[in-house]
Amino acid sequence: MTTEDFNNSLAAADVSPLWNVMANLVTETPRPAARPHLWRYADMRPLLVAAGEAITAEQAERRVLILENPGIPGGHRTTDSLYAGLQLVLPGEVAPAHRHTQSAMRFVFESEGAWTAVDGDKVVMHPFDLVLTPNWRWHEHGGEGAPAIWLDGLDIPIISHFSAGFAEREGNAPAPDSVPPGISAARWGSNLKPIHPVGVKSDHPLFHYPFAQWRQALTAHAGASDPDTHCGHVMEFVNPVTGGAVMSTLSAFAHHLPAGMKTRPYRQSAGAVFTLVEGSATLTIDGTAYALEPRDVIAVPSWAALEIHAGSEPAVLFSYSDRTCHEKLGLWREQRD
Ligand code: 1HN
Repeated sequence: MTTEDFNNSLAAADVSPLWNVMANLVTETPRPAARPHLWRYADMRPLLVAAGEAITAEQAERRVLILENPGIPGGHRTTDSLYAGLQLVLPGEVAPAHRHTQSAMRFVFESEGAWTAVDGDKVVMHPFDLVLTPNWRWHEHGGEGAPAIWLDGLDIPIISHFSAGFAEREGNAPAPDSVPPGISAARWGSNLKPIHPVGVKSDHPLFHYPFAQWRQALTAHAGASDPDTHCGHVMEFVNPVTGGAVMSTLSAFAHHLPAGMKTRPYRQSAGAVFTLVEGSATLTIDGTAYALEPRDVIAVPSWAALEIHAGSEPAVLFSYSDRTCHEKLGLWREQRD
């Protein structure tokens, strides 16, 4: 059999030779398709405003611009395994209730009274609040006061990979005021928890992490200890019941760097999405420097070497990543140069 006949016979039998692809399948270190990429808020905001004129939240179901990684054209993803989008809800609009197996987090960029209801518990969102809508929890958003814009972080590529997507729309969704507003924070956000069943899904019970609280905790922590040389001060947002990641597939972090601090190069297997909250910061990713203004969003692919340099003010950043998946699967690694 000639080589050509052999190759053709393999293809006809729906098999392929591993030896041609093995080095690409089993790499010494991660080779993400995603590239480091920065989306500037100054460029994004006018596009969102235009989206607000092009379509209503109701028609769109969710009026979102997906942050498409240029290394994965048409992939609807921001890193290989993470999705990020920017969502606009105008005053008086409602983004209707739905639930799905994808887990989502919102990191609020602008809001003057907009709300999200999770299983009927309605919370008002303020800038830089973190709001979770975990797997299979009903959620809807409402605009109030002024246009609201937030960063949506989802595990869509992870759920697609496992072909585990299920969704329901409207139907039996609880009304946004069907439980006392803030009941979840009262039950699980005060270093207490109910010991008898309360009739709600409570595996990820706390869904609102207000900026006013996390900023104060981060500042106090930063003032009381030395920053990690490679990461600065980092605190993880946690599920109060487990002490683990905020959701089953996604981890979220608050970062603080003292003014002028420059971290050493740091790699981790988890890919991440970062945004700047306060101050100014330059992120150098695999040697390329990106200067961030508040609300700019940047993709940090798996195993990229990351250095963060704070400007003349302390820098506060927020990030989310797939780290908890790596940890649960025994995959998480880091490297400190
Ligand atoms: C979703 O449910 C929201 O609820 C936003 O705001 C973006 C992207 C894909 C799938 C579900 C939301 C989403 C999404």
